[in-house]
Amino acid sequence: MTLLQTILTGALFSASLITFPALAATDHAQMAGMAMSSTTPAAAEYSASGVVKAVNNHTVTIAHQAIPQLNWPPMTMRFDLSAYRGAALTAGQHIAFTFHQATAGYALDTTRAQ
Ligand SMILES: [Cu+2]
Repeated sequence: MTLLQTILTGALFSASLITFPALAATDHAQMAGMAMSSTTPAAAEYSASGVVKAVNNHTVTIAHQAIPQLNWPPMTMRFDLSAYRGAALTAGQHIAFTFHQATAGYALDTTRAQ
């Protein structure tokens, strides 16, 4: 191999080394984009009605009627308010409401005065 051939071969090899990571980066970016566009299934939404028993900054306690969707009997329980964007709640209100299962417990979504 001549010196020129060695230099050229080295240059081509270097070029391919430079190009390959660039392509890999592009592929990875596309994969990341695909991952981001895939949708996570939304949590099931449940409906019920009941009476507000207590409210604080984080939770509302509701004495709710039976919820056939979940096979629940009437009970008094707390709902997380971190996802709730509805009207302010006060003890004694009769409401129809929707909620979903959260990481821990259940979270209130919407309420409507009854
Ligand atoms: Cu309950």
